[in-house]
This record gives sequence, C-alpha cells and structure tokens, in this order.
Amino acid sequence: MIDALTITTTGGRGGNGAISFRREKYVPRGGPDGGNGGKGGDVVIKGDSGKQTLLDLRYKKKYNAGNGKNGGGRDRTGQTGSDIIIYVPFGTMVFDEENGMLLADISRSQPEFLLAKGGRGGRGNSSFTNSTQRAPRTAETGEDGEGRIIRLELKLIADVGIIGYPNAGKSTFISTVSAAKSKIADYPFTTLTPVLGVVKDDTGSSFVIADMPGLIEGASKGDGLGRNFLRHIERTDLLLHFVDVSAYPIPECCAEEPVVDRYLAIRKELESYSCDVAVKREAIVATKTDSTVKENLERLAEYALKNGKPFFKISSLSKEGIPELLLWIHQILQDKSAAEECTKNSL
Ligand SMILES: Nc1nc2c(ncn2[C@@H]2O[C@H](COP(=O)(O)OP(=O)(O)OP(=O)(O)O)[C@@H](O)[C@H]2O)c(=O)[nH]1
Ligand SMILES: [Mg+2]
Repeated sequence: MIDALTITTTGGRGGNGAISFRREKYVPRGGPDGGNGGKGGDVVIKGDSGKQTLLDLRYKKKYNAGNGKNGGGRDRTGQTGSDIIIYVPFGTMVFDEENGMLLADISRSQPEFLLAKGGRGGRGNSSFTNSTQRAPRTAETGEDGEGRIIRLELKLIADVGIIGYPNAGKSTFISTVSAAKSKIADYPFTTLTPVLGVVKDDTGSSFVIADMPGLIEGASKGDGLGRNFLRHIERTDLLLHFVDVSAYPIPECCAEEPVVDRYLAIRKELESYSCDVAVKREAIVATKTDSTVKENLERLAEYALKNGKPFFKISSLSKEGIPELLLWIHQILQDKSAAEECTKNSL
C-alpha cells in the first residue's frame, strides 16, 4: 500500500517580454510594441473521489509545469504555460518536505491547493514607455516558477479504528467480521500497514473498520511502527481499544505490565500524539475470552466501569460477544453528536 511519498514540483518559467518596434509603411519610426511574456503554468493538487490510493503517483517524482512563451511584436502576449493537475484521493495531506509544515489537507472543504506557482511573464518594451522614454529598449525576462518538494500522506478514511498492543487479536477480529485479509500470526508486529474492511449487517448498512499495526509505549515518539500510522486513526469516529486478557503469552515488548497498565500506556501515546485522537469515542474490548485469565478480565472491566468507558468481551475464536459489539458500533456511528470537542482541558 502506497500511503506516503515525496514529489518535486516546479512551476513553469514566465516568458520573456519582447523588444520590438512597430514597422509600418510610411511611418518611419514606429513606437515600441514588444508584448509581455506569458505566465508559467502552475502545479496544482486536486481531490478526486474516484481515487483511493496514491499508487498512481509512484513512478513519477517530478512535476514541471509548462513555461510561458515569450512575448512578440505587435503587442502580442506570450502564451501561458500549461498547468499540471495532480489528482489524489480525499484525505491526502500535503506537507512541505523541507520544514515539515502542513500546507493543505485535501478534503471536500479544501478540494484543491496550489503547490508551485508559475513565474510571472516579463513585461515587453511597450510597457516601459513614458513621457521621457518614447522608445525604450528594455524588456524584462520572465520569472522562474516556484519550486517545492512536497510530501503527500494519505489518511485512510474509516469509521472505526482498532488499536492495541501487538498480538492483541486485532487482525483476527477484522478478518472475522469483514472480508479483509489481514495477516495473522502469534508474533508482535504482524500487521505492517493498516488494512481496511467493510462490515455489513443484515439491514444492509455498513461501516468501514481499520486494522492498525500494534502500538507500544513510545509509539508517538516513533518507537515500533506506531507513529507512521497514528494519523490514520485521526479520521475515525470511534476507536476499539483491544486488550488481550488471555493466558497466552504477551509479546516481549509489553509483557511486564499488568492489563490496565497496558491499556493506559497506549492511552498515553494517543494523548501525546494528538488531542483530536485522544478525545475520540472509545470502547475497551477484552479479547481472546475463550482463554480468559479471570483476574485480567475483572481488572479491566472494573477500570472501564469506574471510568465510564463502554466495555466488551470478545473471542474471535468462539465468536462470543462479537454480535453485541457490532450492534453497538452501528448505534454509536448513527449518533454523530456524541463526539467530544478537542480542547486542552479534555486531556
Ligand atoms: N485463543 C484465541 N486466540 C486468538 C484470538 N484472536 C487472535 N488470536 C491469536 O492471537 C495471535 C495474534 O493475533 P493477531 O490478530 O495477528 O494480532 P494483532 O493484534 O493483529 O497483532 P499485530 O498485528 O502484531 O499488532 C494469533 O496467533 C491469533 O491466532 C482469540 O479470540 N482467541
Ligand atoms: Mg495485526
């Protein structure tokens, strides 16, 4: 899956202004008539609802818009350089690679953005006439177009994000409830990039669920795989926070911590990553309940109750608790009003 890449964009050069004088029969010294150069083309990025990935941009790294044509005699302005339009999926974020600044977030409210502006065309000598300069021999050269190195990152657009420590059973769950084929294995960091699945219910309504790579402590600072992918949960409406309560060994990275601490370690990562993510609605989901360690389950349930967090117990093996969880997700997604505002106080 291509979800981030870097491209170089250059606006076209403006055409030069012309130096030219009118030549007409019976007019020995015609006035200046050098036209302006044409403007260089722009490089523009535009959202396209038909696109889902950045795959099409994989092989082309440089986007140079057309140069403006030079001005001509008889006050002819040079032709404008041709623009380049780069089509990307909605949900693409545009960064300036050099300083890391977010330039645009291509969405329905901002469907396009100018990446590199074409240079202005130079003025021809006819623009330089004034009361003292009747026959100027000056004209400007066209300006260079802007150049920018741009990083594009695509955020997946899913309704629900599944997060949790490596090996918590996230991929097994998405493969159980949707047609998505997410790799499953009993070692940490099996899932390397997010995977989307569509969950349909009997009434025909559906929602999109994203299986995320496992998060560990330090993810928001770049440990593990986490940070690269945390951005994908920014657009979800709901997080399912999976916590393994089974007797199976917890991966080495995270084995030391008791069950609630494992949950809290990830909460801390979400909070240091972004306030928007931290205030998302969230359910705590105890997983692998076919092999529950009673104490783990009880502690987690007690924590959820005390903190007013919706709590579910599931087993992807026996399917226990899965219908109830899916039903609840459907209901929650209907209710858009419940989303909290991101304010500093909410952390
Ligand atoms: N007994 C039992 N085992 C499960 C269940 N769900 C997952 N597993 C096992 O747990 C292991 C990890 O499952 P994954 O679904 O790959 O876990 P993950 O959370 O996606 O892991 P990462 O991608 O590494 O973050 C696999 O060996 C699964 O077979 C369950 O409900 N019951
Ligand atoms: Mg996985």
